Amino acid sequence: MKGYWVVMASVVAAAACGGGGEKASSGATTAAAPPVTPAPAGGAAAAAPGAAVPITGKTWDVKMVGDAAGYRFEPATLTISSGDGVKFTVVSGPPHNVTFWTDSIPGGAVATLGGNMPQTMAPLTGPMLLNLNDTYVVSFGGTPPGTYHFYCTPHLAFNMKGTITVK
Ligand code: CU1
Repeated sequence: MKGYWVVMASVVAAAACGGGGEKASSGATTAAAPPVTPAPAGGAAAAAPGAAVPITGKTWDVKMVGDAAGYRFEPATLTISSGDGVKFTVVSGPPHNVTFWTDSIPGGAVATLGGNMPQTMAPLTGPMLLNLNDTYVVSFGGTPPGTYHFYCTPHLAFNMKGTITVK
């Protein structure tokens, strides 16, 4: 019977040390402040940081889904033209949001894209959408061509990610 107690004691000890605080696997983007650039003289339509450039083309629909099959954007990959917009809609499993990696978008896109994202919580981080049918629209007006990688902050660990390619 002695051996039994030794085993039990070590199990308890292991359990006590085991479940350490899990580190938040931060997909936290390095908070790159938008570069300070002088306001363009003459109020050119060029992308001054913070100035939203409107959608002039097509608006594409992307669903934000969380169900028994997992968390995902549908479609997760999309090819659009500069000047198009993307409308994200909560279909199931909220809260969701849209966050772009500051280092996984074309060079020079941070300021323009940031200006085109309403109600950001942090650089290139859209607000939490809490309810079914909530929508969030991002304009790609004025954004340079290339690939834009994004994710859902609450569900990054569940691989809820997507890619928008601007032609
Ligand atoms: Cu999500």
